[in-house]
Amino acid sequence: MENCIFCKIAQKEIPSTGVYEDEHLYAFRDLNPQAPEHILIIPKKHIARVENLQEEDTELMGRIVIAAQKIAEKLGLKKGYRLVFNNGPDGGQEVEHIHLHLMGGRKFSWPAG
Ligand code: DGP
Repeated sequence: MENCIFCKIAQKEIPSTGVYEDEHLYAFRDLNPQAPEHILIIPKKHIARVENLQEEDTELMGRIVIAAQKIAEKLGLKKGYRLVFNNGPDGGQEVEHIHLHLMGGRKFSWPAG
């Protein structure tokens, strides 16, 4: 989608540090990391938010979680990691292209702030 920063990143129009890519997904390092390892996993297809998901996206969303598993293994996050979808303004979503945060390399507290 035009003017979507994550679409531009997925299309390599904006540079990023990629850690995983396949036909459906792209994963890259967050510009403003909140943990020693902070990766964003995005679908190449533009979907703004969770409420825009369709039944047909079920497999795609599963692929995102499986990609997180593969990346965490590659990064050696044996002690665990945090997976987060910020969704909408109250959920803290700044970029309107659905993305899974994969954060690791430190211990996280709960409840989230
Ligand atoms: P969220 O608040 O959930 O929408 O997270 C958006 C994240 O995207 C935030 O942690 C910073 C990151 N981000 C924003 N712009 C860029 C960019 O141009 N490059 C990269 N690598 N990350 C970005």
